[in-house]
Amino acid sequence: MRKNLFRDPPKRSGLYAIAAALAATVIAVGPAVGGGMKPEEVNAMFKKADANADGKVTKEELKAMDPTLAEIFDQADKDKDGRLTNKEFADLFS
Ligand SMILES: [Ca+2]
Ligand SMILES: [Ca+2]
Repeated sequence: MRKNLFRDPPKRSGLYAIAAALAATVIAVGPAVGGGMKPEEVNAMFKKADANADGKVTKEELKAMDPTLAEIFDQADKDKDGRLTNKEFADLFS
């Protein structure tokens, strides 16, 4: 019984470590894809990301604003033209 008690904690802490890593990932990516943003906030962010103001946000522009968003760029770029329109960008946050 005592032996079991001593054998269990390392196993559990391993699971906790995995759970903590998963939670950290969710926290890192969550706000970016979490929704709940107001359209005007998304618009403001789109304009901020669109560094050369051509109405499209490239992966480089997105990465420059927030490297964590670049990871979901390909997912957001529905028509795969390498740029995000305002709508594609907004869909990320909806
Ligand atoms: Ca641009
Ligand atoms: Ca696109």
